[in-house]
Amino acid sequence: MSAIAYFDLTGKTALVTGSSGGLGLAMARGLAEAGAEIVLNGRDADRLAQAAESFGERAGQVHFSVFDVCDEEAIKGAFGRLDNEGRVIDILINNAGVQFRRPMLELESADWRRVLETNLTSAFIMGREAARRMVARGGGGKIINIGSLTSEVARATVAPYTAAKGGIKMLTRSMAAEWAAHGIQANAIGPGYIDTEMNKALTSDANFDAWVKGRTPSGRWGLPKDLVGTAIFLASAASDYVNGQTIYVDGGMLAVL
Ligand code: GCO
Repeated sequence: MSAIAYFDLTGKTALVTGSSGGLGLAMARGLAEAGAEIVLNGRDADRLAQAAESFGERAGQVHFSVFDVCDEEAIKGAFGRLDNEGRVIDILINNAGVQFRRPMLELESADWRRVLETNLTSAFIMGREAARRMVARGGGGKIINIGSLTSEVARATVAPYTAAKGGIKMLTRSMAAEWAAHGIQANAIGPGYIDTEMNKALTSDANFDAWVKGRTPSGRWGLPKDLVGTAIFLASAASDYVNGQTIYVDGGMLAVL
């Protein structure tokens, strides 16, 4: 196999949750450029339609499915529709997530539960529905969960996000433990501080901005495109013997004090 062929996703279909913008859309675009058919997901049909149109000449490779990853019945319905369309999901990227910044002393239980549902439980349910189909058709498939720096370290005011992302790391290992025998590779990407809509409160804070740039060996915020290569790697044959790992794309932040 030629070196580049390891990364060719031609003939594969990828479902990316939370992909009407931000990291999800960037990774979806990268997988499309590597040859994959794409199923975008989000809760807003208009935003998804605009996102699909943004693929330009590759728009023919792009479909979308509107459902809330916190709604198990909606997830099952979406997979049922994909089954009926004969659309086999070879690659699942569990990207959907929310952030909610509040000190725990002031944090309401409902907000805790909402973040854990969106950022962690959804990855389990999506992963189970995808893996059931991967196993039923004889095995094989790629699951990529989106973790975070906070899969490893904590900072004040983001406890539910941190707990969920720590759970993503261990859910990923659990998926490997149970599904590797079926030829499924389940891995995670741990983004560092990426300049996205979710972090606009941070990038616009001069002190936080300076802290990220000083604390990150690369000296800059990450960009959504910085995750694309790792996503293609974990979605492709290049990672067929990689399982249960979390790869940090963080400019070196976790590597240094
Ligand atoms: C925060 C940020 C972080 C980053 C990212 C770091 O408030 O600290 O939102 O959580 O988004 O997850 O990996």
